[in-house]
Amino acid sequence: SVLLGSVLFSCGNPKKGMEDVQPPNIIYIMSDDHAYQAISAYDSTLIHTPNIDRIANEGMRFDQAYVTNSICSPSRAVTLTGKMSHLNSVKDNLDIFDTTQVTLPMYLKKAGYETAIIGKWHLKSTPQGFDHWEVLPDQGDYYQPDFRTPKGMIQEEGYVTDIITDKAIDYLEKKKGKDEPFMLMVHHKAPHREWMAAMEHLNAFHDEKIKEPTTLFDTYEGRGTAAKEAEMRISNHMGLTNDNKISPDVRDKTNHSPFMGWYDWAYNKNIDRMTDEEKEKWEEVYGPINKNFQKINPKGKNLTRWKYQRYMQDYLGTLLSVDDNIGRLLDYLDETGLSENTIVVYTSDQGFYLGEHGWFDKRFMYEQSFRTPLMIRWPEHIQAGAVNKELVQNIDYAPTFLEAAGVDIPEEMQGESLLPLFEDKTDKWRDALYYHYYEYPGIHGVKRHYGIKTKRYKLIHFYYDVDEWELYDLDQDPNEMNNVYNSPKYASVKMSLHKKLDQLREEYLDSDALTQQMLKADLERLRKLEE
Ligand code: SGN
Ligand code: CA
Repeated sequence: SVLLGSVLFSCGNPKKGMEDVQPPNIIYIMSDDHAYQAISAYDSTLIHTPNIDRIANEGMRFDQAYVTNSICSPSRAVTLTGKMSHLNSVKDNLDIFDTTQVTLPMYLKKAGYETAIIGKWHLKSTPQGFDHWEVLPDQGDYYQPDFRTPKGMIQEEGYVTDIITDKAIDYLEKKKGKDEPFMLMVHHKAPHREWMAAMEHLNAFHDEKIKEPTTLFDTYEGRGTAAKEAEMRISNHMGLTNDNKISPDVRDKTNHSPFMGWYDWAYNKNIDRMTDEEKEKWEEVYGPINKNFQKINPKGKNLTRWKYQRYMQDYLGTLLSVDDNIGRLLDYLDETGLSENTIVVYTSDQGFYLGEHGWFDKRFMYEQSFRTPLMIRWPEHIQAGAVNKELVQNIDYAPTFLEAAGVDIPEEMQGESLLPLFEDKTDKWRDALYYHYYEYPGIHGVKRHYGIKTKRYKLIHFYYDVDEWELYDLDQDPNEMNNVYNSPKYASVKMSLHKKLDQLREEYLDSDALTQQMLKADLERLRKLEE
């Protein structure tokens, strides 16, 4: 094989003359819901993220990186298994990860690696295959967060992004002087809903007027039922209280409905975890915002505009801590000489809508949620400042790390190692990606769908309570406003995309029968929950 990993340390046994080549350490940093639109290495309109950008500038930035199922737990299960949702036991946030599966950290351990995970886990079952783990229970909290550990639950003082980084650095400190290579997964909670920033960044964006996306007032014409019925509009599904931090009292005084996603409990839960000092600072920042809201009491489009600004101010605020802390981790690697032989990855568990199509959240196969940031630094093997435009997906991470570690990629893993792409070998790379989303009926009301994406086109099938096909020409219509599935002009494109979709479904072992079987089981689960 010409591939880097196998040349260097095939099957964990270094080739002759390569005995002193150390397998690389791996630091996999994944934030929760971090949209590529909010990383300046991709787009500097919204925020400046100099530290995250370092990974791109000193490594490779992927501009066509996607997930297989745009939602949290499924994405994490894909990273651990290298398998798609229909084969890895977690197709939605309700499923429990089957820990009898052999996962990435287990393969690495067998090859002599130490493995650790710190931060959001969201797979319910107890982490397996990690020598060290400290994970957030469920979604975790921003202030004074709890951590699940092998010794039980502990509560830490401080802000979650800082604490996760402290724990990561502590882990690296304890590894000093040990020979085994390591894989450390650092999973941030931020910038997940309810977008609560650290005290030092609480009002960082409050004086800014943030640029609105051109599709903020999308009316969903030109598309099918799924876009119209999704419940993730900033206008009427984003909560004034939990999301936009208007106290229940002010909300009631301004006569806004307490229903439809205006969860007071989520707001109260966050406030309850603050120290007295934090509560004071909070009041200092959000008190005037509440007062002003009561005074102007925006309605209609003005309310949507106001909510968009509030949403972005808080979302971007949480990212300042992510960026600071990545800087802190990268500096630590430099100071301790670890940078040279460590693969550093920065990614998110999916993309996120920052007002495009009037939305927040994710789930759809439409671009902003399907696509995700990805950048990889590995000084000896990746040219600094490289940009890759091939179609890559989160099923590829496990095969990549295994090959880099000199471990044979197991047959059952469905992704491809990215190592050839590190060397710009793109001739045999894939020409289409497969996607399948399942969590419906469920929160945010995004209908079940599967489909494929090529560099130019996207073909999507929404099913269960609808049976609708959509086709987008991303060259002509990058914002995906016009479904051209029934346009005669696209008849032959449509035919070849259908063929490709069938082929990929077969290749990835998905099928109508399996889809129907999973749907039936989900409906049964739902029925039991409702009982
Ligand atoms: C919570 C959020 C949702 C979000 C899901 C899944 N509501 O339920 O908005 O889609 O998590 O997010 S909240 O009011 O509890 O914040 S995921 O990243 O875990 O998939
Ligand atoms: Ca997520």
